[in-house]
Amino acid sequence: MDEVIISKAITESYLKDLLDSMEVDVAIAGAGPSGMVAGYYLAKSKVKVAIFERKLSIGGGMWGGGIMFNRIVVQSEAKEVLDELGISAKQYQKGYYVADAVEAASTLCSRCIKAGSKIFNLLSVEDVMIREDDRITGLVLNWSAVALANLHIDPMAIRAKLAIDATGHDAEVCRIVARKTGAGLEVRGEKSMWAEVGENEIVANTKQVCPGLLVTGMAANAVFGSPRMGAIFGGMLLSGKKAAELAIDLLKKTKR
Ligand code: 48H
Repeated sequence: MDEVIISKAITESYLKDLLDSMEVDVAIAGAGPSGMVAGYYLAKSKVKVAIFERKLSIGGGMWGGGIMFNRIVVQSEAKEVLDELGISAKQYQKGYYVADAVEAASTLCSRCIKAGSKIFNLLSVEDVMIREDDRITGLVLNWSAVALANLHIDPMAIRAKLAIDATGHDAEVCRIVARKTGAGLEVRGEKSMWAEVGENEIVANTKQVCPGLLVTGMAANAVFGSPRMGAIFGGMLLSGKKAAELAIDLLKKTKR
């Protein structure tokens, strides 16, 4: 065993992927359920996609399910996404399915990567790149450890034809765009829990919010001031799928 060979293998393999992901079709901020579902459907359609996740673990709020009981509930409308991904679920009552949160998060991650997405953890999106017409042209990233250690280190840039904010409740990328650019984006903030309305509105809220930036998942409800929904995940899955479909359409239009 040679420790240096081991270190070189890791470094060369990682840097090859990171360099390749510095110019992508779609860059996604956040590897929670909505970001990974978007990544899965994009990669399945041969779109070049990279996902950047701040934490060590991917899966966002899915691992813990609801109430720290590692089960998720998904409504009938989203069951097709679980089926597509091969995540098993049992009907609890008419219209409600229960799945194992650990199986759901790990299977989603595996399917997302095997479809062709690159997932980079330990990297935080701290800014965007912006050009003429307030178009977002990429994400600005830094190692999460840099922020944790409060170090003054300059970031790296990823060019993307489209970016997706999948950062959850805080809608971090949209907040940056609202604060730092003239794109006219306003983040209204999510409202108190109302599962029915939150789940219904999340798909409608999944859209392009300024040129080059889409929003998905909990971040979409935060941007448009819709309610949170508690421990139900169907909306996240359907929102991620819609974000991928919208991105594919937008990419086709930019090619013409
Ligand atoms: C890189 C970042 C950054 C950043 C955050 O919170 P998530 O699970 O988000 P969604 O929208 O896919 O799913 C929401 C769901 O988990 C949830 O919270 C529900 C259903 N709540 C209902 C309720 O009523 O409370 O994942 C977001 C991911 C996380 O892994 C973050 O670490 C990551 O994004 N992230 N990654 N750069 N700036 N900010």
